[in-house]
Amino acid sequence: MTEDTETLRDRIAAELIAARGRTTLLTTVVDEADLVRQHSPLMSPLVWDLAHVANQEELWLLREVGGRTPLHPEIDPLYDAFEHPRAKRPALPLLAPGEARGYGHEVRGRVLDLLERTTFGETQLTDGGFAFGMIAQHEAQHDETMLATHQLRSGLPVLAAAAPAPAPADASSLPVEVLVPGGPFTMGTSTEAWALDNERPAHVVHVPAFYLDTTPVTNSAYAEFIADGGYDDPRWWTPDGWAHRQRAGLTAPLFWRWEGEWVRVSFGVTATIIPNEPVLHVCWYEADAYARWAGRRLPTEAEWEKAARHDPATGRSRRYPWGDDDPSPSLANLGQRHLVPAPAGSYPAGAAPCGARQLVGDVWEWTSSDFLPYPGFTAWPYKEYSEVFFGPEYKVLRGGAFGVSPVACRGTFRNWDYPVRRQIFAGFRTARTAVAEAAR
Ligand code: AVJ
Ligand code: FE
Repeated sequence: MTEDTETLRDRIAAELIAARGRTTLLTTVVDEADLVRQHSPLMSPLVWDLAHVANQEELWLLREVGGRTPLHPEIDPLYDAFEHPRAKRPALPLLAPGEARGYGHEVRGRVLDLLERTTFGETQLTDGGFAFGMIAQHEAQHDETMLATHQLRSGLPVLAAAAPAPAPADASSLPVEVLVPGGPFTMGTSTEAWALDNERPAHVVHVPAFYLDTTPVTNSAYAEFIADGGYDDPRWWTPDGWAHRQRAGLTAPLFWRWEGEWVRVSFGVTATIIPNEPVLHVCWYEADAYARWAGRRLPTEAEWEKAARHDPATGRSRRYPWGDDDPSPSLANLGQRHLVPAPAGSYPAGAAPCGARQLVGDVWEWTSSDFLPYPGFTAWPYKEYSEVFFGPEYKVLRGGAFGVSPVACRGTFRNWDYPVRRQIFAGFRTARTAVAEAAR
């Protein structure tokens, strides 16, 4: 399927404009003081994200693709994520909110002009519109980061959201787990034009038969783990996990509070937890401990991707669990429409061939795997996107959450974070090896 140049241009413009619309919303619903304030040492001030997305857009599109001279080279170091850790960013001489908006507007106007003149594929960077897609995804990723900052922010609710879709009629009769038969499947991609370097190249992986939870683990299931003393029993935790649980005083997911019942704060609103909603804001150590308590384990990254993409009828890997079509509101909970995960079992139309639901959207799902390069990996177009993070200190998350834009989400998309992190929109599901089937 090849797309003509005009269609590609329109799609790029639409993605850039959509990401900017969200950025604008997330940075205009609070006042100037809240834009420059640091709401958590884990996060940048919102005004940093605002100018950082513009700076990356200038670097990659105006300078690298367009060959333009830098607009404001003196500010580059301020917005280089590797020069200054998040906790130190409020002390930098950052652009004020109005200046950051002006810079973003100045860059974007020139980018849209450049887009009109680009014929894709003169260089590897513009092949299939890659650099433009990378920048649209980058801004969308920061929109998710800014959403996490809003969740950490204390104060009144300011973000409007659509009500979650009701759970479908068959949600309570779904099997608790689905079987993914053993055998080879194609992991990663060499053909998805906007896939980032760590998703490449496509390669065959043999995955023994396993069972996977049909849906993400729910609040009520997680509350049973808590009620059963799961946080006080070192048997369920890895040594590192137990040490962290003790040091950090973990007793429940982030944003949960016991008030005679479990309540949670979501974007400034405190409410009783919804039992059948996927659990959110747990770290890898908590997910791993829950799985062990349940007599199960986290899926590996390869298992997750096989469940999400492998079509046993054709033997090929799909772009998404439901097929090759782009996400839509009836397939997955993405794009910051709802600001909560949908009830477990939602989105039957988005189910994978194995029957698992909500693999894409709702909550990021922790896997047991370290963030490592695929065989044949090459850093592209810069080492600081993926390569500098490869290693055992980061765990992989898959699937994307309600806060993720569809442009930054695919069956092959890989996210990663430290196993202690909970401010991200992360949940999980569990797995077990299918012993009898695997032996056959
Ligand atoms: C892929 C979400 C881990 O936020 O650190 C944004 C994405 N990279 N700017 C991050 C990213 C550069 C990245 N994650
Ligand atoms: Fe960034």
